This record gives sequence, C-alpha cells and structure tokens, in this order.
Amino acid sequence: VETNGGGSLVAAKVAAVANPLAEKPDEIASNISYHSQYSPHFSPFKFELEQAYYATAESVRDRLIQQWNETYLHFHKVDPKQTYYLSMEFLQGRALTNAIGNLNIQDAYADALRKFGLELEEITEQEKDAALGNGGLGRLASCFLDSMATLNLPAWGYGLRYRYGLFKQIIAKEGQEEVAEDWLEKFSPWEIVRHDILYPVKFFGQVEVNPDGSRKWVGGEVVQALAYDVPIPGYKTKNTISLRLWEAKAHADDFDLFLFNDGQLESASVLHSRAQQICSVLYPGDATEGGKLLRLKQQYFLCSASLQDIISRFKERRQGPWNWSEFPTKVAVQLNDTHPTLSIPELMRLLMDDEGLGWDEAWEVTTKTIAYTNHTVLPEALEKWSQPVMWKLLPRHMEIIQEIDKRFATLISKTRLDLESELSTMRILDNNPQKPVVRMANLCVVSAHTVNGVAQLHSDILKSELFANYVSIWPTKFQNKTNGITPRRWISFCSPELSRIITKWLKTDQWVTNLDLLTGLRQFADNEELQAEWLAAKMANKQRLAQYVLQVTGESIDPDSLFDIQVKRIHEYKRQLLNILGVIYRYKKLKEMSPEERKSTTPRTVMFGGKAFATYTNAKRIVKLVDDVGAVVNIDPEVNSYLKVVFVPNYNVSVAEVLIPGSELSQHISTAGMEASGTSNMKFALNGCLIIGTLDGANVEIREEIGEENFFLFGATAEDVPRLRKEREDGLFKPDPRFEEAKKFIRSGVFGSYDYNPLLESLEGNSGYGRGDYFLVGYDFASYMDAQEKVDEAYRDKKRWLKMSILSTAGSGKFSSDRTIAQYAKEIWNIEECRVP
Ligand code: B1H
Repeated sequence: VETNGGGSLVAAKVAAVANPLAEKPDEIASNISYHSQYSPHFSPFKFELEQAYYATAESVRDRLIQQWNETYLHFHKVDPKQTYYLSMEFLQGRALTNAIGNLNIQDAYADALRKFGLELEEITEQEKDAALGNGGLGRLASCFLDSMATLNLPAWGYGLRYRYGLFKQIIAKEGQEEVAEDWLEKFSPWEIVRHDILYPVKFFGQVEVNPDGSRKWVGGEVVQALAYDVPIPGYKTKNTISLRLWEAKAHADDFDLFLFNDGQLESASVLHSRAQQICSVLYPGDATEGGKLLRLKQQYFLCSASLQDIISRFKERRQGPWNWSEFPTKVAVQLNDTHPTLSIPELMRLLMDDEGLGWDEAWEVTTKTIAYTNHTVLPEALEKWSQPVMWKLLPRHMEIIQEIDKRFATLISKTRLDLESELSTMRILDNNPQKPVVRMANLCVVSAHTVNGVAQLHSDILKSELFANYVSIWPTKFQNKTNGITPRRWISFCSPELSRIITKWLKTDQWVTNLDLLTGLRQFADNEELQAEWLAAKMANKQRLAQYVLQVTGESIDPDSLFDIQVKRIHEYKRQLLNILGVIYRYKKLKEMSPEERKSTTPRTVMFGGKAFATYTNAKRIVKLVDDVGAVVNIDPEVNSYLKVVFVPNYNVSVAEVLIPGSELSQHISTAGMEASGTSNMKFALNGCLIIGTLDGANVEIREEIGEENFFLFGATAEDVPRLRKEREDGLFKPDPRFEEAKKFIRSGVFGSYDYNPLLESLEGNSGYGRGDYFLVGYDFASYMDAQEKVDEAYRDKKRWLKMSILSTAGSGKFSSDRTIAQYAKEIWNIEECRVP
C-alpha cells in the first residue's frame, strides 16, 4: 500500500508479528507493521505519518508494559516502603522520544522506520504534548518521575486525567487568544485504562453519629474514580513506574432511563455530565481565581481516590494481620504544594471512620506519612478555601480540620505562651466573620512531618518569614530540596549534538546519570578543539531554532546574531516588562546611531515565549507590547540586521526542547525573593546558555556552581526589596534617565495605538493603578542595562563566550533531578532502591 507523504508498508517487506521484547530493527519493523494492521484506530490500508506515529508508539508501549508489569510484581514481592507523589499537575510533554531514549533503542527504531521510508524525527513530531500542568510546578513533577524511575525507587505519581490540558496560545492582532488544546482528540497510546481499579468518591452529604459515638459521613453524591496508568520508564534500567491518572465517571445507575424515555434527554444524564466536569479542564492558575467549587472538587477527588488506592495496596501486601503503625513504614506521601492538602483530613477520616482507629493513633499515622513541598511565597497563590463552601462539600473533613486546629491552639497555649499573640495568624482556621477561610498551607505545616522549599534562598525565606513562628516550635521540620531537571530530556534527547561532544571529551556517557561528572569539562574550557566542536553544535541548534521560528512566525532570524531568550509564564513578578523595556531602549539607541556606529554593536535576536492566564490583563498587555515592538523593529531596514524581536507562540515542553538547545543568553530576571526556584534556568545553563539574572530562586546556586564570572548579575537583593518598595512609596526613588526614555518612546506611539497606559502606570511610584511599581522594574532598570552591555561586550569575544558557555554546562551537575530525588528519598521519604532484576 503506497500512500502520499507517508511511509510504505509494502516497501518494508516485513511480517506483521508482535514481539514486545524486540530490539532488532527488523523485529521492530514487524511490530510497527503489526500495530498498523491490527490496532483498530485507523484503516489498515493507511500508513501516513500519523498512522505511522501511532503504530510506532504502540510498539514501544508493548515493551513498556512488559517492564511495567515486571516492576509492579517486583515491588509487590519485595514490599518496600514506597513513595506516592501527589500532584494536581504533570507536564509530561511528548513521550515517544523519551521512551525510546530511556529504553536505549533509538537507533534500532530509526533503522526500523527507515524500512518504511520514514525518518524517526518526522514521526516524533506527530505527537501532541500532554500538557496537564501550567508551568514549573507541573514540569518538576514530571522530571521527578523520570528520576524516580531511573534511580529504581519504589515510587509512583498520582494525578488527574484532564480532558483538556493547558490552553493553546495563538498570537493574533489583539494579542493572546486561548483555544482548548484537545490532547486526547484521537487517543493517547501512552495510557492504559484500568477497569479493575475504581473507587467511589463522595461529595456533599452530612455527618451522623453512630450509637458508639463514632462519626460517619452519609448521603451526598458519589462519583467513580477510574484509573489510567501511564508507564514511566527509567533510563537504562528495567524499572518502569506508574503515573496513575484518575478520571471521574458516573455510575451506570446514575443514568435515568425513566426521564430519558420521557423525552427529558438532558436531565436524564445530569449526573453523568456533572461527573464529567470534574476532570474536564486543568485549573489555569499560576495564582488566580477560577471555578472555585469545581477546583475544590478536583482536589478532593485526587486525594480521596489516591489514598483509597494506597490503603488498598497496603492491605493487599500485608500477609496476615497488621498494625496500622506499620503504615508509615510502608507509605510516604508527598504533597506537591497545597493543592492536595485534603489528603490530610481524608487519611484521618479513612483511618478513623472506616478502619476504626482513635484520633491519636490516626494522627500519628497521618503525620508520619505526609510531607509537604511549598513552591511559592506569593500571597495570592497561598490557598485559602471558604469555610462555608468546605462545610457544604466536605462536612466530615471540616470537622476533622476543626479538631486539628483546636488541638494546635491548645498546644500553643499549653507550651508556648510567647506565641499566643501570633496564634491568630498561625491557626488553620481564619474565623474572620466577613470571610472565614481554611488556610491550607498552615494545615500542611501543622500536619506534615517535613516541609520543604525548592531552592536554598526560598527555603531560607520560608524559615525566616512565612513559616518563622512554626520553626520555633518544630525546628527540625523544615528542609531545603533545591529543584532539578532530568538530564535525559533536557540535554541527551533535546541536544544530541552537544551530548555526543560531552561524551567524547569525558570519555564516558556516565554523566547522563551522574551529572556531577560534567565538572570534567572544566579542564578543557580553553581547548580550541573543544571550542570549535562546541560552536558547531550550538550553531546547528541555532539553525534548527531559526527554522522553527520561521515556520511558526514567518520571521527569519539570523543564526549569527546573539540568541537571547526569555520563556516562562507571563507574570509581572517575572518581569518580561523589564526585558522589553530594555529592548525598546536598545532600538531607540540603534535608531540614533550612524550606519557605521551600528556595525560595531552586537546583533541580537530577542525571543519571548510564555502563556498569560486568560484573565490576567496586565500579563496580556505585556504579550501585546512584545508583539507590537517586534512588528515595528523587524521591518525597520536600518535596524533589523542588528535587532529582531520575536514572540514565539504557544510555549510548551516540546517548543522548549527546540528553544533551549539553540539559546545563548537566557533571562531569569524576577524581582528578588519572588521566584521560588525556577527550573528553566537550570535547563539553559546545562545547555551552555549564559544567564542574565537577579539573585533569586535557584539563580543564586547556579551562579555559585558555574562561577560568578560566568553569570551576568544585576538587581536588588531579596533583603533590599522591602526597603526599596518603601522608598518608592515615599517618593524617594530617582529613576535612571534610560528608564524614562524607554517609557517615553512607548508613549510617543511608535509601537502603535494600543493603550499601553495601564502598563506604563503600573511602573509609576505613586500611581493609583497597580501597586506602584511593586516589582521594582524602575529600580532595577539601570543595573539591568549595565549588565546587558557586559553581555554585548562578552559576546564580541568569541573565545571568551565559548569558554563561559562550556563552564556553564560544566557547572550544572548539581541541578540534575536525580540529585534532588536522591535527597528526598534519603532525607524525607526514607525509601531505598528496589531494582527489578
Ligand atoms: C510554582 C506554582 C503554582 N509555584 C498555583 N507555585 C497554581 C501555584 O494552579 N494553581 O493554582 C499552579 C502553580 N507554581 C512554581 O514552582 C514556582 O513559581 C517556580 O519558581 C518553581 O521553580 C516551580 C517548581 O518548584
């Protein structure tokens, strides 16, 4: 069967036979052929790129299932203590390249596909990203899964199977537009529906007292949680763990045939559609308002289904009678931020109401099981749930939370009279009659055995500010676990060219699982041969990126210019506005120069990418400004060979895999103290990209590791920020003339007629609008521009730049998520390797 633009099943001349353990190209080709003919998704006579992708993915899945079954059975037999990572977000991205890379069969797959006249790359491009997350927090969870599998740890992820993940971003004339991203439009070959794993999850209802005084949650509305398992292969190991995603389903009996037959078609299935809503969309937050009740339902749904599953596995693995005090020796639960906090009252409820434990026993089990990671100090992102809403949706849980709160207050008044005046802010329940809420972070801190931040500076801020009072009660509860990224996806697979060079110079590929070995590159940083190879690899990556930019924006960019990138969610604290104001100033200066003068400048291509939350108007205005600046600069014949500005649409994991390897300078320029960690900073540094940044989040540690001479530092420190904000309020701030000039240039109308006033006003000290330059763009502008001048100067010295680039990669070893996960395993979870033989 020959088809247009695709492969050919006939050309391959292979038998359609499936052998899940196939490793040779011939056998793999027959697996692919088998799936294209016998998997019922498409016509068996069609074998275009899309069909070839699905058949290829299914052939890989066979192997994953084999290993995943072996892993499950092995864990079952050994019965080790196991970690469960509960997260409302997993930003998995594409799976095919990662799976064949981790299984170490990429060459065999490339050969097999060539038999059909296909290139592996065009097949992997067919896959849609699984974007079940918003940004850093969700991607961190996915990197953690890769490391847990690679380190052979008995650990699983639990999340929700959202029908629609993060929206797709389109950049139109009016700025950003959002459309639903239908990642399940066809089907996902990477999930296995588990009809045998189903739990009831209840909402609403009321609490009743049993004759013996114990309490029971009755009535209400029940939905079913159905498991979908995504196998997560480790790198070069058999261990393949699970990401278990829950889907909400109504019970068959919930369909009202009587109403249906009576012609009331919609009312007949009202329970079905209500159940369906629960997993319909990812909460579009980084810190925002939304469909509140639905979000709370989602959170509880994840917690309840996961804990029922964990308890059922615990029981299944006990042979003979058990003691519940064993539970924390077999189970560790990690809460990814406060989003799964309801796990705390849910575990208490299951232990007390279903298993018959008393309060003290249940509390001991719960607190020894659960640990909590904080990912932000932004007040608007600290979750607070309305007490009346919680009483309605989860009455039994509210009783339990009330009791935890009461006991905490008693502890303080009995043991810490000095803290009595702080008690009202430390309590879990804020009983302000105007707006009574439950403070989820406080519930976590009081209940969890360990609380951690995600970079050293962030953890220090947690200890000295947000959670300071609790530290004095439980000094050993607080830890730091600096974030990390998986070197498999973020260099090995996304930059094979650079990876080959690293392996050649280190004379080993062990660095992929022992990233500290990268320090071995330091001794060659000045070596001309390495520098030449490095330059060639970076250039190839830049060309690939330029190709991509041309394809998605129509803009051609020059691979000989400095590729300067800022990609992350659009947020005022991340200060994309500072970046674009700097670009505007640069443009104005270029315009004022003579053609001769321009020739001595460093040509730059400044790229932006990232999504703004749909109702965050200032963030959307920033997107619009960037796009408008690009529209003017890029067609300005005097300037456009020295400066281009591009907004790369729909930034997501797979776009990052093209952008990051092709980057030379990346911007991590948040107001100090506001970015908990950042993780893209680690990805860029690992790929030999230099950083311009503030002393914020993990930047601090990156700079320590790669050396301050290889980092373009600017800006106020976290310690300075409160004082500077005060000065700003008091009118003591003297703006840099360059800052005034840039703003004035926007006001002059060169970038079009869009109303930028709200943005500009947000930068003014005493404006009624916004928070009076709360993010200190004005204050940091001067040192930012000075640092940018140093960048230009450094880039003109090619050798120096290459050396800095090599040293960036060489110093990135600490930021492997393998290191992070090993620390969680040892210092929080107390779990050990459980390797499948
Ligand atoms: C991070 C979030 C977040 N911190 C609320 N907090 C959300 C908050 O849907 N919501 O309501 C979603 C996400 N995300 C990020 O976590 C930090 O800003 C980064 O600095 C950090 O690197 C990342 C991983 O720790």
